[in-house]
Amino acid sequence: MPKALITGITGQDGAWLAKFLLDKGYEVYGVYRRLSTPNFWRLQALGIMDKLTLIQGDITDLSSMLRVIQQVEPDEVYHLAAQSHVGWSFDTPIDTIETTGLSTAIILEALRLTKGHEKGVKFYFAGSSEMFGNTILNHKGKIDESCPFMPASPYAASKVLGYHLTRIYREAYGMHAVVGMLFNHESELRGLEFVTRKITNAVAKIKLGLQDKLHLGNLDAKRDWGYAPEYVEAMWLMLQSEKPDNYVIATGEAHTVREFAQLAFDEVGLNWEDHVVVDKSYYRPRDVANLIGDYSKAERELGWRPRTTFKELVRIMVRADLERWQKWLRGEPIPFDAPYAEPLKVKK
Ligand code: NAP
Ligand code: G4F
Repeated sequence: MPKALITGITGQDGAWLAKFLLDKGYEVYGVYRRLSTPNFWRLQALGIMDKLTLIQGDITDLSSMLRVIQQVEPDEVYHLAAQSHVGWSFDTPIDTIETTGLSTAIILEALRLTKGHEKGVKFYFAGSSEMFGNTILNHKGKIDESCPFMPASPYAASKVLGYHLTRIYREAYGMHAVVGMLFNHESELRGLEFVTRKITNAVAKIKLGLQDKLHLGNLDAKRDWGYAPEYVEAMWLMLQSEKPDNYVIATGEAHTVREFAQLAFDEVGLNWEDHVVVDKSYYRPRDVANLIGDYSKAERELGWRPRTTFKELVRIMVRADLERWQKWLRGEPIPFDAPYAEPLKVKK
């Protein structure tokens, strides 16, 4: 049975990836950080808590990661843990650089020191479309692997650091190390602080009379939104490929935040304009206007392509949130604590 080690296993992608690998017959180990309150709701929601081995560790501490790697002796390492909120990275640039960028050096170094590269351990780094920022598009008007990086946030700059470190360890030590440059991917397990889930959760509550208004920032931003369970499969495919390389993973279609909101409200028969309030406090010091990916290389070399349409994605998310809040109203136990953990609006 191959062994996979996942950092960020408690996050959206970590949970979906753990499920995917368990279904493939992997022994799955997950690193999680010490928190005063455990945060396993996604793993519980997917019903996989008792199928995993969870190990406490600190991704910004080399001794901690060395211990984890020596203990697990993984065949594949998926480094997904990150401070993943672009807007928040403007408020916490140093922490973001440590958690999202420096941690990559720590894990790569822990692998090198334990001779991971000689044992053929494979490494996946969670890169991001944010690394491209407001880049120069290719001849199809999309972003592919050849487009230059123009990071527009501390988060994006940290991911560019992780990208280059991964490349350097591949070239210098022959490590099977890859970067997935994934465009936005969402699901019913998405965190509430990201715009899609913030919208679908609010739509469900508004429909059920639990909320009236939804405050949003930049409605004109365009994103290429796919369905997360399909994107974790791409991560795995990259590590199965003969030659380690970097890949763009996307749907090839972009929509504005306004379109997402409109469709989500349509789904429950409401007019979005009656509820959405533009709130400048959600604007970022700098935003990326348009992210649309060209996944041709992944399709050609990995046989990967997206399957869920934009409309289906919105429907999956709205229905899941409606179901959660309906259960909550009936007083039934729900396996999700996230609906209660809505981020409070904090004064800056
Ligand atoms: P997520 O839901 O925010 O999960 C982030 C994970 O990182 C969580 O498990 C979190 O642990 C962990 N983490 C955060 N800070 C940490 C720290 N200081 N020490 C240890 N662990 C820490 O993000 P996601 O959507 O699953 O994304 C997974 C990865 O892909 C991230 O690297 C993200 O930047 C990248 N990415 C995501 C997308 C997307 O659209 N989803 C697109 C491109 C790239 P807690 O649960 O304890 O907070
Ligand atoms: O949902 P978002 O916060 O996602 P963003 O910034 O695109 O980042 C996500 O995708 C990246 C891949 O491209 C990942 F690397 C990253 O980890 C994360 O998963 O915001 C999407 C857009 C932005 O333009 C933002 O300004 O929505 C706009 N927006 C408008 N109102 C809002 C809101 N974003 C948030 N979070 N909250 C709002 O109220």
